[in-house]
Amino acid sequence: MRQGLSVIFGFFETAAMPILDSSQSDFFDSRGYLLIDDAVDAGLLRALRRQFADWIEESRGHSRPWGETLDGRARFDLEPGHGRERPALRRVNAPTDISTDYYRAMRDSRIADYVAALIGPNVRFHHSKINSKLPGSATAVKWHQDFPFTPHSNDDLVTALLMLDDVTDENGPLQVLPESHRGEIYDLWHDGVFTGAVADELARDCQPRAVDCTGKAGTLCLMHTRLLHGSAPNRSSRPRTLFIAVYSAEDAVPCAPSPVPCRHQGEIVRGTASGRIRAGRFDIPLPQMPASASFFDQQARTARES
Ligand SMILES: O=C(O)CCC(=O)C(=O)O
Repeated sequence: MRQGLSVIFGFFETAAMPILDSSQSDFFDSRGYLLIDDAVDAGLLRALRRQFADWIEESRGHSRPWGETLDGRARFDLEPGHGRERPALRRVNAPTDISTDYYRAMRDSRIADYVAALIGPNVRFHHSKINSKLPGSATAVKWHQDFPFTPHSNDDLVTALLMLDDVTDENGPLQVLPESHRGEIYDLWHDGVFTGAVADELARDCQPRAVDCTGKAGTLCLMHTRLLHGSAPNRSSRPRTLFIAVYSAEDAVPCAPSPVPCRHQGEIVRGTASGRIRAGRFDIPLPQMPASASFFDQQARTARES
């Protein structure tokens, strides 16, 4: 009987246990990001990795970006220099539209639970993508904040980046500038060109204070939409692949079209719809939609080229 009761109490304790403890939530609030080990089940991680490996194999048969997303742009983006022998698939847009495993990871895994613990209880999905840096690839991500790409009525948005490979200091980890989510929202337009990156002087200033987000495959980085971040090229012989899903508080209403339109945009993934809009106070320029498959081409533009 005693044992039976403790099993019952144990169940209620487990059921009531918050998915993030207060030190984790406080860390996210103060630093603007949070790393969580083993964030998804091993079977799901294997399925995501297997699917991505299949897409790399498929990429060998293509010499230019291919596939089509909702708005007609290419789904699969290739880095210049890509070839059959040395594939350089660098971006899959909206994988949740074409893979039930990626959709499951976005909606049914603990990823959405962690996000709900930070900005919920009511949470909407916004968009997803895979960013890959295969060995030898030159792809880097210039310093930026996500919010100017996806402005909403308030800034309760979280970018969730799931490591599909082990990420080390050598293979181009995400780099973040802690506490920068509390500062200003920076302009990504320079001399009339939307470069998708902050000014060079600011980027130079961020670099020495940057924190590398490294971890084993299955580690999740939860990042506030206003946190400054970027990443360097992969200097190793090992791939670096991230599944990236962006979520918003349910009452944050988009102010611009999504840069990665997808079938499930706006879907409530946790909680319910309140039918309300919550507004923050900011005054920022609208973004420009990328003309090609991904923002890597936008970031390759400089003000001088306009
Ligand atoms: O792939 C990365 O290292 C960073 C991704 C990123 O910042 C983005 O896609 O907005």
